[in-house]
Amino acid sequence: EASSAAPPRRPFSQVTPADLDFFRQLLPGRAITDPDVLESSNVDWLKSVKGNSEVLLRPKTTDEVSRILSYCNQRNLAVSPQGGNTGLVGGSVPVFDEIILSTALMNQILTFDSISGILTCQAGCVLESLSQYLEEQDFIMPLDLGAKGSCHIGGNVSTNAGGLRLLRYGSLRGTVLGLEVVLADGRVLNCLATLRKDNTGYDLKQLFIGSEGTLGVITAVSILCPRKPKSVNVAFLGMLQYFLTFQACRGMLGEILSAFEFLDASCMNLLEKHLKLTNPITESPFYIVIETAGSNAAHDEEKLHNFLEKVMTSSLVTDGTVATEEAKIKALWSMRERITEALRHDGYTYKYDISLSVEKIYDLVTHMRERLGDRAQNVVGYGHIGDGNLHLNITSPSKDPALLAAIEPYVYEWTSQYQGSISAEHGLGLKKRNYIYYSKTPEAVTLMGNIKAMLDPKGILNPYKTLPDDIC
Ligand code: FAD
Ligand code: 2HG
Ligand code: ZN
Repeated sequence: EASSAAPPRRPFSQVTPADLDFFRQLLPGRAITDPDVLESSNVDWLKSVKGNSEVLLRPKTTDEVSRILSYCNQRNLAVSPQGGNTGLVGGSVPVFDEIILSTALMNQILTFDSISGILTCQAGCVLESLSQYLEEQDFIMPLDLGAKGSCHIGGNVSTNAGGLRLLRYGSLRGTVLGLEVVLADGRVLNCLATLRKDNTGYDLKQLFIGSEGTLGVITAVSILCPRKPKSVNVAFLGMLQYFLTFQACRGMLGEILSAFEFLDASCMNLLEKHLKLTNPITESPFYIVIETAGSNAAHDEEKLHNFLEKVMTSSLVTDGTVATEEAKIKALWSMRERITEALRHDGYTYKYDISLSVEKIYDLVTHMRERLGDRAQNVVGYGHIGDGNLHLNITSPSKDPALLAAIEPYVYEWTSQYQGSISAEHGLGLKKRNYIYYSKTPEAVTLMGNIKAMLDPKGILNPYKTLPDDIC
């Protein structure tokens, strides 16, 4: 039976005093064994998975990562790569005593070409720092997410993070142009190209995008960055149903639409209750955040105005507010970006990250509300509706096995029945690894296992994650 519980520890070696000597010599002052420091690296952002690692390594260079992995592979020591530790599926922390390999000190920008907009940087650069650096040069990162203040670009690439701008700039599979990766045995794979086009053989970097640290450690990234838009508008709208608004929005805002994000009334209640945020408009069943980004303020505002007039006169939208200045834009965005934080205050959270056709997507939330009744504290829906991606979150005062049994595998079966994905953007990590078959065929999963065995024959890289227990 599929399960998110940890499997038994695999027979890796345990860290010995001689191993610690090796790490201390290689990384003076950066091989951490202090239990207080280790505590926060052993537990995930949701505080739902806790490992027992006794050593945290903080390399600064690719060569150091290479030496660490070469040593660990020879010694059969398991390694858990870690970026900003904001992952939501228990992938970024050890399950047992795996060594934590952190990219926190690999935070150098290597090059930026202001003609092509191609940035090359080390994997541990914090997303928000990259955004700030680029904005000074009149560019932006092609991705943005609520965890930007902590997450690392290497972690983003390893999870193939989607986020709030995917609708406009596409996924990292398109914007990442090159990667440098250290393989499990320490070999350095330099695929750090800075070319828009390169069809010479297999595109190996794609294997590492979204593979959650199971195939190699990403040490550097090159990424194509868009120009900073000259004009940005944000509208926060309330409505009875969102699908027709989405259709109208796509039709009328076209190429200037840069985000179409969604939250329901239950999310709004949690923002008000736990974060003391104020609803900027009158209460509605659904709320949408629309962003436009373009090069001509008058043109963009006219388009937005026409769109708003249409959806208001046709009663698709019941109330709304628009922002053009930065502080108000930020405030409106926080109504969407801070929902995950509000949920964390609400109790134990069961998280589902579903891809489905936009039309069908909210049915799952309604369905689960009916199914769970008052067994659940809150059942909320929000997400990147413009990308067909729903975040269904269900809270209870504490971990509740009976509630979980009522949710799973029902949610996965429901999603699979409509050919959806059971993990649209967060990956599988520890928690969802065994549910992969709801979205992938046995042949595809077997091939993934073959690739893992080829690149990491001893299975030292992020064991117990991503692949199901019957494969590894
Ligand atoms: P970590 O959490 O440290 O690691 C994530 C995975 O990548 C782990 O499996 C880890 O082993 C691996 N990894 C990390 N660095 C490397 C590396 N250099 N090489 C190889 N493997 C590595 N996700 C979205 O897709 N869209 C969102 O909108 C979004 N919003 C979020 C909002 C909040 C408030 C939070 C807490 C999380 C959100 N996430 C979102 C989830 C999360 O996936 C992203 O925050 C981010 O991509 C993870 O980056 P990180 O550096 O924190 O990686
Ligand atoms: C978001 O879009 C993130 O806000 C987090 O992907 C979603 O916590 C979640 O379920
Ligand atoms: Zn998301």
